[in-house]
Amino acid sequence: MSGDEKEEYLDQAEGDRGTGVNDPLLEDIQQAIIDLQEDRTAELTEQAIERWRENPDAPDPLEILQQGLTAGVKTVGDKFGRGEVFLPELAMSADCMRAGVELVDPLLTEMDLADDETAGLFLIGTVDEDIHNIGKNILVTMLKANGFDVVDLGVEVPNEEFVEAVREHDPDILGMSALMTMTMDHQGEVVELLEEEGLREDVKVMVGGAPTSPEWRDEIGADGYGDNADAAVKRATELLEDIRAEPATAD
Ligand code: B12
Repeated sequence: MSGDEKEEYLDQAEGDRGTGVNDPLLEDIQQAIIDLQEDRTAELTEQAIERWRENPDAPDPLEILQQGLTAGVKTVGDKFGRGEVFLPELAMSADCMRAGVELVDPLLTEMDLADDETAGLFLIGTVDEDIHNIGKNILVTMLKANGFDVVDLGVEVPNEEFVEAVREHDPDILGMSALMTMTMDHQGEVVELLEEEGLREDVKVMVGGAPTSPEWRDEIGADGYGDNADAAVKRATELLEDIRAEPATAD
């Protein structure tokens, strides 16, 4: 961005901060992302982590992630949606987000959200035509931290590849991430394909990503939804408990 463009952007960004977070440092992290300042995002994330190490009552890595970093990048996403910023800014916000996530990520593995004894196999990917993977990667980290084995198919995974991978790996849960209204339909298509191939009964299906919702989960006949990574891990653990409680079927 040129100097003028940056100034104009920052003028527009005035007043965007404060998405209901009552912590000045987390607000500063949001603002650093809104200001597209990668180094500052990393610096402030470090400070927040340091503060939590010194005082366990301070916001923990998950809160830093959700109320600081994620809230910041979503604000830039909203501005993009309103046509106030463009692709370069969106890409810069993703770089800021990644700089913060890199610092928080190793600490998420220390957060025990669920009962590790229930660990199962989770197959995950971002649906076809969709390259967004920051949220999916966070979920992968947290699933592993909670004892799940994870097979990650990456991004832009064609519908058939999900189905083939279910056949090959026989996972307990298939998770599909979709960040765009124009790609979320693939989640439903994969559920239909699993039915057609006679595999639907063998695997629980979870969906997530910004445009998805519990209503969408129900509409496409999925088993689980997660608004964020910790909710997703909790739901995955419940589903696994259901699987364990089901009587074994003879094949
Ligand atoms: C960063 C970003 C990008 C980056 C992505 C970098 C990367 N490697 O991921 C870049 C700049 C590359 C990008 C590109 C584009 N983007 Co974009 N992007 C975003 C943005 C701002 C943030 C996404 C993000 O990382 N969020 C932070 C993470 C932590 O949150 P999350 O992804 O939601 O994940 C959490 C939960 O959803 C959940 N979860 C996620 N996956 C799963 C899966 C399962 C199974 C479960 C249970 C839970 C779960 O857990 C996660 C962790 O807590 C969003 C705005 C938004 N509100 O989401 C737009 C957004 C998604 N992008 C958008 C668009 C339009 C695009 C482009 C088409 C732009 C263009 N003209 O080229 C391209 C897409 C190209 C493509 N083919 O995919 C639109 C989509 C609009 C729509 N409704 O369809 C959005 C909503 C912006 C907007 N408001 O317009 N983008």
